[in-house]
Amino acid sequence: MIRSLILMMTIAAMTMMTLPAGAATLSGKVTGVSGASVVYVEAIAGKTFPAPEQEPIMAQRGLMFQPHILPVQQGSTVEFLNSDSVAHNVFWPSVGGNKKLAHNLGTWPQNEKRTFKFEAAGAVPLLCNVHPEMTGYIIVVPTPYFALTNESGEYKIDNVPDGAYKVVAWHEGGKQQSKAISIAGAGQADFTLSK
Ligand SMILES: [Cu+2]
Repeated sequence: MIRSLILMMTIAAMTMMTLPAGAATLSGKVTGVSGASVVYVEAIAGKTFPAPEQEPIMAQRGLMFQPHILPVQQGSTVEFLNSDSVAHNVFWPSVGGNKKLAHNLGTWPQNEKRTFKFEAAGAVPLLCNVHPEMTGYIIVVPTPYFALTNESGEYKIDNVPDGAYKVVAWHEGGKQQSKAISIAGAGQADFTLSK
């Protein structure tokens, strides 16, 4: 009995040592819409995050943008890789609804790629002027704390700092929603989006 108690305490102590101090897991569910959403932590006062070195890839493959929805941290450079045998164009009419940030990356053939560094946060609706049926989204978020939900709307974000801040849910067919939360160790934020 005592031995098993000591063992349990040892395991608990070892588990605590491997976790970063003051980090929490945020989880929840987005409902009211069907398919994947993006959930992310809004800018945190007094905290800045260096742009990640890793370059996420938004491919054009099978006459589609793949993945359909790509969340990236603000400041990320995204690679647009054409994997099809036909030429594709990539442009976006706005970033976060701001039409001044519209941009046309051009048109390029198979196995070539172009890159773009997304400095402004917001949803970037991707289009191709060769194939009007092609749509995709890059969601540029201000923190490294984000997740793409599964098809049921469930998400989990690990290593979120303890504290109070806003969490946002985005869905391509719904109105974006933000929620103020206070979290320590573990927290939950559920959203019901309206169309
Ligand atoms: Cu195309």
